[in-house]
Amino acid sequence: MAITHWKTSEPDLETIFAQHQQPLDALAAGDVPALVIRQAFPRQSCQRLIERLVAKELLYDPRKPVPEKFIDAAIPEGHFREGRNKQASRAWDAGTATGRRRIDIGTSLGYRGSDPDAFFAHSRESQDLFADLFSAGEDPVRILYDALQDLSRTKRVVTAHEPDGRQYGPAIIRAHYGGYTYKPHFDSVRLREKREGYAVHEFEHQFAGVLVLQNTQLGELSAQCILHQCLWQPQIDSHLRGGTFHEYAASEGVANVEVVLEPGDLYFFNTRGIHEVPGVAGDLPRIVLATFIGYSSDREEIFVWS
Ligand SMILES: O=C(O)CCC(=O)C(=O)O
Ligand SMILES: [Fe+2]
Repeated sequence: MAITHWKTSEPDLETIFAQHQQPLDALAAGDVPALVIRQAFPRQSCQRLIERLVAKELLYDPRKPVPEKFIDAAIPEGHFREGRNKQASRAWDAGTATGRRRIDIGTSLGYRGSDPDAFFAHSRESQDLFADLFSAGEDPVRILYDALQDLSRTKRVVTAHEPDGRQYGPAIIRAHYGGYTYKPHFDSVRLREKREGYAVHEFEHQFAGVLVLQNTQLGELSAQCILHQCLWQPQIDSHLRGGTFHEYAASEGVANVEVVLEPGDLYFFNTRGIHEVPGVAGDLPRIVLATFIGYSSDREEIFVWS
């Protein structure tokens, strides 16, 4: 394997700033694979939050029979909708794996954005839900937004909104059951989902900010994200769709890093970079709090949505 100097910057803001004058610009340029803040949210708080989500029947306990409503609500692997399409597209061919289920708490622009009215109505419900999901002093969304604002040094981090004030979902909680897998892909409202007409379309760069709430474990294995040192270009599409990205990366000598995270760890990465999370079918689902982030170095505001 090629020796790489492409390494995550971590474990805290102080170290990140010592390594990068403008960490978000470094992320935008692809100079650093990820900015990692370890234990941004205490592990016990992660656990308490998951217990609350199960008690509120927003998630299910995999050790019990799966309630019907979750089977209907699950998002199939790799699904998103492009432009105004009602029909879902697939970022990769997931085959016909069963039992791999993703449950979202919140509103996904990628999945729901083809119908703006329905999307903003759903986002409203998510804003209300998120407003009373967290107890005072234990708000992981606040922690994520604050960390991002600190990383930007001088910018203002706000939930994405349209000029008329309609807001997007502030963040999303995703539970991945049964070894749900993200195959190599990229995320971009501009380049992939083609969300013209949405305010988030106007940013030059898109990042993800993800806080791990629970991991899945099978023996020594846990599910972790792999970031490839490869920003999306149109000619990579055939490899992403055809499932041959690993062969392509090997033949081109593309470096990668695995970002090994524990519950409570927060990481930011550039979603134009090809990334994946191979599933691990442990007893518990991998649960994350996830956001997308719109960033332009010449804009004062940073938009966050889900
Ligand atoms: O769960 C993660 O760490 C990243 C997932 C991801 O790539 C996505 O939601 O598009
Ligand atoms: Fe992604």
